[in-house]
Amino acid sequence: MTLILSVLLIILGLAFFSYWRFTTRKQSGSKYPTSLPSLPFIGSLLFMRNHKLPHVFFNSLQEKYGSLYSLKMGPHYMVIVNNHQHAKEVLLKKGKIFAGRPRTITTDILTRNGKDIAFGNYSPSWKFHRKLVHSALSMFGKGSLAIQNIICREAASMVETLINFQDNPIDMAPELTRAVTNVVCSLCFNSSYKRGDPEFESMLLYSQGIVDTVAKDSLVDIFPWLKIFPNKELDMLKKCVNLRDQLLLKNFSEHKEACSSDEVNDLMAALLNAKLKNQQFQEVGLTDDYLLMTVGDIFGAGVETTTTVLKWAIAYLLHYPEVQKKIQEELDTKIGFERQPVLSDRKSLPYLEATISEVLRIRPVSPLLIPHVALEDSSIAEYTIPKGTRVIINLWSLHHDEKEWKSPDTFDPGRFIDEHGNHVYSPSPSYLPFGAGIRVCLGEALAKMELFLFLSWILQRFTLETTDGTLPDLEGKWGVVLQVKKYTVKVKLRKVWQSAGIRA
Ligand code: PLO
Repeated sequence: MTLILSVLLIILGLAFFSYWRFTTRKQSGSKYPTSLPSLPFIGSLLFMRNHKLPHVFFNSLQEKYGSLYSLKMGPHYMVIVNNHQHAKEVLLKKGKIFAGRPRTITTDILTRNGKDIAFGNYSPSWKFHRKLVHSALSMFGKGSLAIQNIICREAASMVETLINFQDNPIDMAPELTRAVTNVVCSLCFNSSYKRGDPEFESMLLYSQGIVDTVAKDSLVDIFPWLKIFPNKELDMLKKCVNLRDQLLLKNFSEHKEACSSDEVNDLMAALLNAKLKNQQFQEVGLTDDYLLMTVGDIFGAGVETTTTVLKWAIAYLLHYPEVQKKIQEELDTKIGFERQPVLSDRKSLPYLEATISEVLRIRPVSPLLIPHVALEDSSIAEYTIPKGTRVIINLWSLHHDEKEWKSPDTFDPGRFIDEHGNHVYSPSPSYLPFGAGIRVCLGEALAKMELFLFLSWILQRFTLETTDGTLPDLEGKWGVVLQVKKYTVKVKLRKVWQSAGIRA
């Protein structure tokens, strides 16, 4: 009994101490962002109960608190950034100061306590690690014929499969995912999956399990001590991470055996080679665990993000058939039916490129990015930001800012086309679909190549229609990536393609 009482007293004491620190901070003369109301121990949680998705809710709070405001997620002080000026100050101007990452229970499980790049905290070894991965990726990336061949091979296999599903309502997700997964598999491990491969099916399941449970501000991430209680979500995450580790380890040991040769055909071999040959690798303490977690990042990000964007793109094309028609007209006049699209066609297909840009604007893959942490006392505009503050960049607010975008909720690829009919990177500076600065997405170039080739191959051949007029839901499902809810499509071989008499 006395033990329980003293534990309670300690908890109460700690709660009041944190409340006191929080309130005295406001009186110290510096200017702090306006704060949501906050209570001891639970912080602002009580004032955040609502039905909206977090990015939409944080966007709507601007009306009351302005574009930069703070709140307490349990014990954690957080600042929410909702405009591009502040976002660029955090990501670019003060990128190094805000390059930290919070440690949470779920990301620690996924990444063996932050040994990866996306969720790992900033440090000299992190910097070295990221540089290595960056150069390994560019070895296989930009302008490389090899990568184009890989993507086109998968696009060809996908359209061939889709022909068999013609006119029946289908969920395109598994085929899109297999195509994207095989590109990443070829890059990372120099391997690929056939339809129905049990390892692929298991990967689909574990990856969804991870997306559903990791880094979504669940209670156990806010109050880590909750992990001592039974928790179904955490159990599921651990099971999924175990399955992922088995897959990674299998590839890892196969590569290690083959590593004696100097032949570097994939990313894993490139990283293993770097580890063997680069003295600095050992000096900064990068063990096999780091390597494994990074390949896990590239694989996971490569699959989940690109597949999600493709699903959003198709969902929007179903909602806006006139956009689909315009892309097809562009494809027909610029490419025709004698050959398939290649990367060098990107310049001559501005409307398709603009459509991809617009999809990334209206439904950013990661609407709140991954939280940043201030590594030292700093500021955003005139506001003081103490060391340790978690800074959330609300990309959703940037991409839906009415001061920057005309009718931001309307899907309009035309906004990314200039008066000469060229695709522009962005008509507004309030556009950062891949983030920016030190932690900018490593896969941007690869993602853009895949989105362009997969969509052009599909639309050259097929018209996508709704199933009995049922349109996909456009709200999305909250998680570490903003996923689309499941929907079905009718895939119709285009008349012009039929009469051209070409099949694949
Ligand atoms: C996706 C599920 C995989 O099984 C594991 C994984 C690894 C890296 C994560 C990715 C998931 C989701 C998207 C993330 C990516 C790292 C960078 C990327 C968070 C969880 C984004 C959008 O920032």
